[in-house]
Amino acid sequence: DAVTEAKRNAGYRAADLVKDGMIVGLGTGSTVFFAMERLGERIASEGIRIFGVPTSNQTAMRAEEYGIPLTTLSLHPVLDIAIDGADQVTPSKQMIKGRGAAHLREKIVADAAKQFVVVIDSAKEVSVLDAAVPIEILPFAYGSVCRKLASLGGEPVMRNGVKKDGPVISDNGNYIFDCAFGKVDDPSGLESAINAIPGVLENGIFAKMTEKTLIIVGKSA
Ligand code: DER
Repeated sequence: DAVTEAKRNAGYRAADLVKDGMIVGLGTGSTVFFAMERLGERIASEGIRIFGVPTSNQTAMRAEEYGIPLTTLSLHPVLDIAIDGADQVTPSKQMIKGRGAAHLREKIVADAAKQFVVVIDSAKEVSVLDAAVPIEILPFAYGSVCRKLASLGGEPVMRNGVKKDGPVISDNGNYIFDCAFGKVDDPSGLESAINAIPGVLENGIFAKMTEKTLIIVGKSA
């Protein structure tokens, strides 16, 4: 369908920006998986030599399927490019991520990259961020953290498993809360305020790396 085609188009275009010898941050989600599919094709057909740093267990497994060799941030603390998806993106390239509960490692990898390429379909484009913000929280701290999120005007809701009773547990062993704040008129300020709460590991607002960010909006055929 048109959305799938647009995701594939965006992913393939991002993958074609990757050059032989690059170290590539690999995000999480259905759109970036198309970029990974294309990278696998390019490794096989062009013989490009790249290494990927995965942002989730799922991405690591998908990379193995596609034949993308993996490395680590300790071996490559600076990445040439990171490719990832997003849930909402504004014209100023600020975004909300985290639908896939991978935003802690995604932000680390995006921060380590010289260029951050975000692949989306047009449904993700918004004028103002207003989605619930995914927040990774240390289980020990969720009571005090939720109280402080409420004082920031948030409504935190624990993300529960679908095929698992109880909370979703991230790849890092933490809880995920989705916290609605309504329209976010100062994304950078809110990103900082949430992360300043002791017990918060990371939140899904990506508002501080717009300079190095390239947004690719996929086109359906
Ligand atoms: O969870 C994430 O941050 C993903 O990148 C998500 O924001 C995009 O996933 P999608 O490409 O499947 O829509």
